[in-house]
Parts: sequence; structure tokens; C-alpha cells
Amino acid sequence: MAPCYNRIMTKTRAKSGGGPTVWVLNGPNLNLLGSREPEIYGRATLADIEAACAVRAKDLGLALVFRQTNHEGELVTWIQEAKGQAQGLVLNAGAFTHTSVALLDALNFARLPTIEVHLSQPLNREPFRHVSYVTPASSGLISGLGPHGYELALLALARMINKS
Ligand code: CA2
Repeated sequence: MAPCYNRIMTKTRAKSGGGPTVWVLNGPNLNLLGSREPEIYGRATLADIEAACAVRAKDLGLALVFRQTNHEGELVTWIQEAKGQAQGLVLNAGAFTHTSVALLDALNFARLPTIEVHLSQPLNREPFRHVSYVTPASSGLISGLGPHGYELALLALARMINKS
């Protein structure tokens, strides 16, 4: 049986007691990380990634919201809600990356600094993974670096937010 993964997990207060908030949103099947396909996605679970992000966010003075869903509409709703509640987004939209005009529209509505993250390198994989619908609305893209990519995305967002 797949491990149970809470959809709304962390809300880590920044150490300053309310720095900028970054939402890390994860799409379908990422709750399965660590259980199958380690040759592609590694052995870290999503809970491991969340824990590493929580440590990094605290260092960077960011408040962190970390979520996963298997439902496209829920991801769309979260992106809509992020407008006004978050100062930046890290988005691993999973397979919806390659299919979802709805996510692109939501990101264009939210107009937040957004770093698209992929654990694997989609350009080294099947041709259908070579297209990303979310890249046009993203400020940057980190792929192929495994869980470390999430931490790099937080660092990039912290710099972007502090400059603006
Ligand atoms: O490399 C990434 O992070 C992806 O966003 C992961 C998606 C994939 O569809 C994208 O092309 C690239 C898939 C996540 C599924 O993760 C699993 C983990 C373990 C077992 C099965 C699926």
C-alpha cells in the first residue's frame, strides 16, 4: 500500500516571526516518492524533502507551506489562493506539467515569483516530458538535481523576494 501523505503538512513560521511566505506545491504521484522508481527519483520521500525545505526555509527567514495533491483542480485552487497569501511559489506539478493549460492560467493569474522544480531531468526522458505548460509562467526552472532542487528554489525565491 502507498504511504499515506498528508496533503497539507507544514506551516513553518519564519524565525523572525513572520517573514515572506513561500508555498511549495507538489502534484500527482509525488506522495509515492521513495517507494518506487528510485533509479529515476531517488530514495528520499516527500516527507524527507519537506523536512529539508523546512530547515532551509528557517535559515532563509521564510515561512513555509508545503503541500501535495493528486488532483489538478486542487492545485489550481491552491495557486489561486497563493495570490495574496504567498510571496513566492515552488511548483513541481508532476505529470500535470506536461498537460495542464489550467495550471498555466492559474499561474498567470497569480503572477507570483515561481520556480518550477523537477527531481528528474525531463529533457533526458520521453518526448512527451519535453514540453512544460508551466515554464512560460515561471521565473526559473530547476531540474535533474533531485531533492536539492527544492532547496535551491527556496534560495532563489528568497533572493528574488528580498530584492523586490
Ligand atoms: O521529475 C519530476 O519531478 C517530475 O515532475 C515527476 C513526475 C513526472 O511526471 C514529471 O515528468 C517529472 C512524476 C512523479 C511521480 O513520482 C513517482 C515516484 C515514485 C513512484 C512513482 C511515481
